[in-house]
Amino acid sequence: MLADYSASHSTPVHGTPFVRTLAKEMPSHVGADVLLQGWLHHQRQMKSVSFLLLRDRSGIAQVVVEDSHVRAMLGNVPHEAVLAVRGRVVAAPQAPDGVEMHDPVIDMISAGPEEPPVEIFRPVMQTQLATRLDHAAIALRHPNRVSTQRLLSAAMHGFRNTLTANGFTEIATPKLLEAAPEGGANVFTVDYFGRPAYLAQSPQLYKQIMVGALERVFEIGPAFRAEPHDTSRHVSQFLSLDAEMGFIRDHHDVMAVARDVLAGMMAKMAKVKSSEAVDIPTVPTTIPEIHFADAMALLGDALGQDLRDEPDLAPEHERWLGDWCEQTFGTAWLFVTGYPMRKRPFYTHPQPDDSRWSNSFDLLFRGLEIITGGQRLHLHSDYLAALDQRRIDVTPFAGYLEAFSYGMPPHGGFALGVERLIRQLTGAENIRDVMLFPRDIQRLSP
Ligand code: AMO
Repeated sequence: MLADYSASHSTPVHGTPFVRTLAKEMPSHVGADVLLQGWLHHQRQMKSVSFLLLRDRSGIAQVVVEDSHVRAMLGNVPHEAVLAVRGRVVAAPQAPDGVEMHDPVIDMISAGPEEPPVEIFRPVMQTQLATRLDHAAIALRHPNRVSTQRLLSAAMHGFRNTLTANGFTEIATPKLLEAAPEGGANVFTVDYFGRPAYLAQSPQLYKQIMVGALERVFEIGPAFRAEPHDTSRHVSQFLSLDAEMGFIRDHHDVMAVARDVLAGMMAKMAKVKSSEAVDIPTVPTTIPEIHFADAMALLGDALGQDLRDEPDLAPEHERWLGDWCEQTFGTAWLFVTGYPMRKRPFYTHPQPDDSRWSNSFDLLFRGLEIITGGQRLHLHSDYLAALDQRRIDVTPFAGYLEAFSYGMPPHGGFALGVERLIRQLTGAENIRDVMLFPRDIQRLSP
């Protein structure tokens, strides 16, 4: 039986006060009548029987339809219709999870007028990235995209848990700012009641200030960058997982915390049941480390180029180092330390024995930078000198500098671009493919 349920959402299916059963709970109901509710993932009409795949948050259930009248009506129902299906659970070794539903009574809760714009029933979506992003409202229903979102959620969970267990307090800082924390190049300016303001490129200034109050803080929040380049690893809004801690000896104390946080995140992600193969690697107790100058010497030799004056690693350098690390140390994780001071932001602490270099680091994962961090300046006079040297006006930084006027410990922290991490884990070609609603130079909706 197939009834139009769309006009009467509050009416229980056929007036039956059935409790909803999820697809993955079916095996424990063999022989019983249950009510499934979900989306019509796919249907296969055979000669004398139809197989419906009904998707809910737990997975996909198979429903066998033999009634010819129901089969005929179902033939016109587009993918993604929401159905309520009541029937008997039967053991069926050939079906997913070894069970299927027989003799269903089907009610339509809602359905589109036509087929959806992306075919999410296919194991891998065959559409172009732009089409998937234009129709994110539907594309995000694909089981692989659902798994990716669950991985991201587990990553945040692991980050929170590990830091909380280590005495860090979660904070939430403003995203509308008077001063650009990471320099002016890629900052979004907004009209703030007639005067300019900036969208936060990072919570950098506030997390440092809060070390003065809480010693150890972390934040999970959006960061905004006006990135003019259409690359596969940059977007204009990303999710930044930030931590900051006081009373460190140098950046190595921060790197040790970052390592533990990553291990905690991997442990949580390993528990996610994913619809596609995702290789969650172990994190070594000590992640290998190479100084920027040594990395450049290695790269220069390998590529036959003079890279001594390069201020930063290019993407192909990161990829090369990723392969080198895998071959040399057998791990996908590599710390590059000591980046040139001229390339790092004003708050960066120089390397004490050679101020060309800094007490900073990036973490490369499978050849892509996913973390930046380091030790910060902590003396007020050093900040005044650093801002002056870079010709940055101190006025908008007054509230930040106050923290250093009254005593701050040596401190440092890091930020992890979690979408980059998930991209590397899933092997997605583009960071946009692991994000819900990416923002970039072309795209402001959906
Ligand atoms: P950084 O600018 O390197 O450092 O950013 C930290 C991490 O954020 C990610 N990331 C991005 N992800 C997607 N799209 C972007 N446009 C983008 N830009 C950056 C990267 C990067 O490693 N305040 C410092 C961190 C610190 O020192 O604590 C900062 O923001 O994974």
